Amino acid sequence: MITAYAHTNIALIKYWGKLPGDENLPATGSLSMTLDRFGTRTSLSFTDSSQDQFYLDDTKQSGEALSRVQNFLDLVREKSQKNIHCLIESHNDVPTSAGLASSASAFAALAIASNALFELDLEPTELSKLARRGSGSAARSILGGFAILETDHAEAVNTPLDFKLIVVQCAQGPKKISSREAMNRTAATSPYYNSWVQTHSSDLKNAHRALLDGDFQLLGELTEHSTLKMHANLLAAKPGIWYLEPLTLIVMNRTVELRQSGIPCYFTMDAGPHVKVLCLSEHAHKIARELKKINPITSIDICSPGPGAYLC
Ligand code: 2P0
Repeated sequence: MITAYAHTNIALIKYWGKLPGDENLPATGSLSMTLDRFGTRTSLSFTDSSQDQFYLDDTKQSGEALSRVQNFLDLVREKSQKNIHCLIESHNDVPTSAGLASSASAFAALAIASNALFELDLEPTELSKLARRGSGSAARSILGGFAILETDHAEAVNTPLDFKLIVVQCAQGPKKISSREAMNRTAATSPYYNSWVQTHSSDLKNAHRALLDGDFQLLGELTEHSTLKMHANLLAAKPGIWYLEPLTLIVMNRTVELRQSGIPCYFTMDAGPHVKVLCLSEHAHKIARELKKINPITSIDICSPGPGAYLC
């Protein structure tokens, strides 16, 4: 039996939309921070069974959750020429399907574990490509710290700055519509989708440069711009999609107020109601203390850049 762990990652410059084809290639690149908190632990072993069996948090999975894992393992079986089925046991210490990137950590852990169990011997670039086939954002969780995904795999990005990302949970429960379905609907129906794709590469290029140069203000401004542009795109889909809840907007407003009061910080939201606030390490505790005063927020985590996915 092989066990692997992967942390979630949060995109500062967002991936939203796919290229045509079945390779799960993103229509837009992305730039992310892998967190030192939240993730997925996955144990993988061979079985004599004629089907893969997948347990998530001790509950046997079926339907879409099972078929995504089976399809992923079909790729691994094809690559390795080993037609053996698996028992997959995963535990999330991140809320599942709630906009906290549980699919990123899930498929990064599964990629690392299957690489070892099926003796694929893949290098990080190939591992990142494999993880992407399971979930686009998983390609980035193979790597620690900051990662950029421009084509088909993620690469590490160094920065001179000491960042924190404060995760503010603004609601409980799984999202109402999956990222995959929402992406497809946005691409098919939003009048803003083409502009999103066309304007995206300059955001990514400028944010990459800002991260390398340690230009926190520029990186923060591009981070807020990318998330707002993504959510505007979602709102303009038919029918419209919104993941943001009233508490989300309160935290966004408070982040802007804190910034106006002289504490540099910037928000980003994903396919869920939670707000992640990007800041420098020296301001993190003060910002978290201020955000904690918002009623009824109960869960705030100050996250540092974390390690890439690993075998346990
Ligand atoms: C991201 N998100 O860059 C964007 C921003 C959510 C908002 O990638 O269909 O689960 O499995 O490739 O990676 C969430 O979508 O989508 C996501 P699939 P994924 O993090």
